[in-house]
Amino acid sequence: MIGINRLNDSAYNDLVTSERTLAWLQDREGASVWDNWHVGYRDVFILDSQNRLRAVFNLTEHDLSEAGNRAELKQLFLRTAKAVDSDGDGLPDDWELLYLGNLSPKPNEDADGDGIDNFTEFAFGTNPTDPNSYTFFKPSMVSRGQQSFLSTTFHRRAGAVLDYFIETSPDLGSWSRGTTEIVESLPKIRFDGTGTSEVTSSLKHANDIQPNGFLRVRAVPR
Ligand SMILES: [Ca+2]
Ligand SMILES: [Ca+2]
Ligand SMILES: [Ca+2]
Repeated sequence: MIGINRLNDSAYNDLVTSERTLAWLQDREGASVWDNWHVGYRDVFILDSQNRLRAVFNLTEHDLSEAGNRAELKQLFLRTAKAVDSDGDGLPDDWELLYLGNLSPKPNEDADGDGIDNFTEFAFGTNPTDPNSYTFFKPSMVSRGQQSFLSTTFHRRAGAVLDYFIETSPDLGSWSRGTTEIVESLPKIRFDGTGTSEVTSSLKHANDIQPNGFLRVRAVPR
């Protein structure tokens, strides 16, 4: 979600952003976002994942101190954000159309031949048509107190389409899920158009699989 302040109203930026985390931009002459988008005062524009306008909700006409108005706005967001997968292959229509142009590619195919199948490119927010764009995992040791803990940083799809599980192994042979406790950082939204957040998962107990242990991430459709 992003807020764009009206031209000549910059005096209010501090008031709006004070003591909150908010993606907030000031419109300016060269950009003229309000004019180009035909925005009215206190309009909420709701766009889908391909930036198509789905609804306009005005906060003067719909006072959010009334529960009914809050519920209506929430429903507009949920309806727009809902992933539609008409061919039921696990890849949402929007994603298939955006990157692959039609709904026929399959999740286990590798459109760009980079060794990463289409489902994995979707799950971890990479481009299935760019062989230089593939899954990003950054292993590291995270310090808590006097100890350090094996961890991995990766990009996961925001929203509720997939579940992500961290699995551990002492030897890269047998893998288990849930026997080792994992601490997950708060997701950081990336605002790069991929619909993913960055998250770091680390072992809760330093000696769970160390010194010779491994982590992996499994993405599973809900
Ligand atoms: Ca599909
Ligand atoms: Ca690929
Ligand atoms: Ca790729």
